[in-house]
Amino acid sequence: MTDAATTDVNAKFTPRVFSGIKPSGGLTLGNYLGAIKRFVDMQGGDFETIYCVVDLHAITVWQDPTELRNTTREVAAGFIASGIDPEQSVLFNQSQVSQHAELGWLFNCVARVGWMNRMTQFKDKAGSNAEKVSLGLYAYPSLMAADILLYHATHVPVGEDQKQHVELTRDIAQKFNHDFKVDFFPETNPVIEGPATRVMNLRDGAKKMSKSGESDMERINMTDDADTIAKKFKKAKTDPEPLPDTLDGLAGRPEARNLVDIYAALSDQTSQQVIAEYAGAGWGKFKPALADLAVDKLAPISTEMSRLMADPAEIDRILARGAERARAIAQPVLQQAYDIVGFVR
Ligand code: AQP
Repeated sequence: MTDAATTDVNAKFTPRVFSGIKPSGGLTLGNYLGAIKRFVDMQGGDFETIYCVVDLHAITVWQDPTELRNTTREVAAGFIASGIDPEQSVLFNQSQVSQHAELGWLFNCVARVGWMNRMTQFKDKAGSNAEKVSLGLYAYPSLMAADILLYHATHVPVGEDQKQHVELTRDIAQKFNHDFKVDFFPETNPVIEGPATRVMNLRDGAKKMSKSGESDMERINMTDDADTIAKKFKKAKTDPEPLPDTLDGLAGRPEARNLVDIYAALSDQTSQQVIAEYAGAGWGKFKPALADLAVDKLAPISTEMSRLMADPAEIDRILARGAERARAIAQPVLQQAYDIVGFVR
């Protein structure tokens, strides 16, 4: 994960993890396997862990205000129900810590337009509508760099789709350090590990599973009940072939590979181990086994999410307390950045 050079550059920084999730819709299995499950794994280890519901990012596309409040609490409940301990980790929503937006502005003045033009997620999300999307959507990666660097985070667990944005964060940190002749921001490492770093859409193995995808049938929501999960896996697109006996046999079969990877991630195995267990099995055997496994893992989480959601005031209290702890780290970093830039204060 960290090579010797990176370790040296970061020697003066506390090993610290930052990551976030947008409350732009209900959590999916992709968010869980690619991000939250791995956030939980990193908690209590060698790192301080800071996790954020990134509501400023959510509004880069239109959000109904009542829905946004609800989804912000639901994402927070998803974190906690999955095992994030708000005492052990810092857990908050981004808009309560205004330093994110302030550092984001500095980085808007550091990042180059040419860098932003290369961001594939913007191209995917804007599509042919690039003239009409918000300026915020275009500047999103620069705010994401601020989210991370405000805490001098050294490690960022993310799904594969966010790798380019974490690389941009390194570019912004390097340019800031170089322009002002300082050694102020660390080199942030993306942590992209495990068999489910890119969970694909159940109806199209070429597209990733997203909260905002068009059809509900293309994703598993963290709040889906057992019948819905079984139905979605049953109807998931596959091919007529049985499972092969090696992973190579899944080449050119993206939908089949996706289901094997999901099984592996849910059962904490490698995809190779799953193939060894199910070699030769047809979908009539594999899909129900996958559905049972998913229900086994997700049902306790969604039950706990419902329990937490019944007391929104308690979630708000947890987020407010987390925001207070986050500000205590963020404010001195922002003040030093302002001094470096030359602001009078
Ligand atoms: N399909 C996925 N597979 C693996 N990881 C994923 N992540 C998202 N989708 C998958 C990871 O979840 C974290 C939070 O992502 P986000 O909510 O901030 O933004 P996103 O990547 O844009 O997620 P969605 O679900 O696709 O949201 P919408 O549809 O609203 O844009 C990140 O670490 C991400 O990699």
